[in-house]
Amino acid sequence: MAGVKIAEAKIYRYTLPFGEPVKFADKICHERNGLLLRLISTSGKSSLGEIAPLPGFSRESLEQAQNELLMAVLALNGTYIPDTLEGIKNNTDSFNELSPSVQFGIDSALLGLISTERDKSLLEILGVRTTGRVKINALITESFVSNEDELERLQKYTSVKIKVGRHSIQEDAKLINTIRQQLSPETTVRFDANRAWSYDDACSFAKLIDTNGVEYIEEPCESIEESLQFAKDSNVPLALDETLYTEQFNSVIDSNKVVAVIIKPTLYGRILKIFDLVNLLKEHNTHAVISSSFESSVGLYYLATIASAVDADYPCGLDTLVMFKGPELSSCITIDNNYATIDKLPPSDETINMQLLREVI
Ligand code: OSB
Ligand code: MG
Repeated sequence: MAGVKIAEAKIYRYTLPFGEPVKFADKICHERNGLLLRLISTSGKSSLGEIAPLPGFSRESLEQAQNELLMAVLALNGTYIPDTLEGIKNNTDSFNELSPSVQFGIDSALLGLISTERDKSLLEILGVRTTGRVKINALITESFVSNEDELERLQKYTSVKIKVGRHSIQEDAKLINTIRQQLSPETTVRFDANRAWSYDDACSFAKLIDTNGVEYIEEPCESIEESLQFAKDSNVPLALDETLYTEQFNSVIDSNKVVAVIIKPTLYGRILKIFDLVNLLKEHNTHAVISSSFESSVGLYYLATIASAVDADYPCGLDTLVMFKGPELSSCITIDNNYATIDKLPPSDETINMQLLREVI
């Protein structure tokens, strides 16, 4: 059978400290914990995929993901990865039942091994002619402190995403207006309320800000019905994030009221399924914004690859490496103001910092 034969599959654990504590859905985290799956082919080539359930967002815990991965490794050892994407899709159905973070990590490692084995970029293997350089939006979280260095950094972006809904609407609006005064008038802004508001709150917010140059607000209201009503009644376009994981998603997309959908592969799962979703969104003229769940540079490499294949010019949500301090797991992605740029080849033994990893099996 044609394909790449897996000689060995191994699992590692990492802990990466954040520069400042990060709040995930009310959980304060000082560090990020995750797993790497490392595949080695019979010809000695290697690849890595990242499995990092996000506390407060993923349904699966890290322990559960690790147990699922241990089972998957048994199935992967000694098998062939088919040569084509269709082949992978058709021959790896057994992974469809795994938790999303595990699906994403396994798909990353499988695609990565084909890429390193053939010495071809993953974009080439996916059949897309993009460069591996994608625009990103800056991310301003609730812990933002407005100082000169930060404002100077923000000025280099064409799009800035600001988290709202954790403080009063007046405070949010005041901070937004202060930040926007420092930015070029061409810089567009995105907001994310994570469903914090009622319909009336959202309307009050819209009155307090300049809605010109606002690309969208993610999930303004507690219920999707209120968010849709707000999209109709205000001139703030609507984007979805949390709704993607609910049963209402398809009918909401059919309403044609949604300008963008945030896709977090660690929460969504199989990489090839993401391309199906993006095609569905295109039919509705809805943008796909590939976004991070605070993965390390290993996961981010694949996220940037997917984002580049989807739409390299519409800024994606990959500006999260700045939240970490200390050495990086891999050197294969560079984030420099406004852009993420990936190396030709995905993370492998050649570019991984093994000292940061603890072997599980
Ligand atoms: O609410 O969009 C969110 C990251 C992890 C969990 C939730 C969210 C995020 C991000 C990613 O904001 C970064 C971005 O979208 O720019
Ligand atoms: Mg969001």
